[in-house]
Amino acid sequence: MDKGIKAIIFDLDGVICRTDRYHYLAWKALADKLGIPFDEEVNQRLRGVSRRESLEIILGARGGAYSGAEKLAMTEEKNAVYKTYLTAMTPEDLSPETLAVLRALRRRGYLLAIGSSSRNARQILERLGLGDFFDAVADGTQIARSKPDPEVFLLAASLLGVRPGEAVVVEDAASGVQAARSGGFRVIGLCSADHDPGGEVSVEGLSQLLDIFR
Ligand code: B16
Ligand code: MG
Repeated sequence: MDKGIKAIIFDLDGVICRTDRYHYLAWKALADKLGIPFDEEVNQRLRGVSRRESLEIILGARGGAYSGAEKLAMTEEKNAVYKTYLTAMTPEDLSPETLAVLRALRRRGYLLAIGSSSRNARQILERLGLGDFFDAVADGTQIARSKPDPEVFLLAASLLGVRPGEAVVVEDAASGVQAARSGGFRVIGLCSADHDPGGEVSVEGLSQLLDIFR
């Protein structure tokens, strides 16, 4: 990455921590109860999108059969299950690799922020022991439109006092990569064995960021 980069904006679920797994398990519990097929392939499409939009993706054509009040109750039920996983989280759920990378990037002079669609982001950061770590946190409680809209990343950049072209977004979601691109950010995609969100550069682990941001 070139010298003009001042800041790195991290997605939270699936990048900083493994809460993406908890989202999957909580949606799976709801889908099983409703008798709706739900698998990893559907789950990939939920990454980065809001709670309500995730429900609509899961329901698909069945969505028309439920009222707005019923859908609200479903999202609340999913979130209650998800939160039971969050309350069990401790700083041990932050991998030593991730913490070491974050500290090294700070030592190298980069501003560091979170750009997450989640309304639970601050609780997760507190649980991980990162409540005061980031220079800015933009999350689902502060935005009107979730990824792939760039709003959350534009807010993070504005809180940091940098322009989009001076920041790189690190994302595990196709929706997040699209959001970063449309906001004018550089973007690094975090891949796993079964998922590649795209991005101008792909990494398989956060430690590779130390080779990119020198
Ligand atoms: P919540 P991220 C996103 O977080 C998740 O990837 C997505 O699966 C979830 O639906 C969304 O947050 C909303 O989360 O229900 O906790 O408000 O990946 O943008 O950090
Ligand atoms: Mg994510």
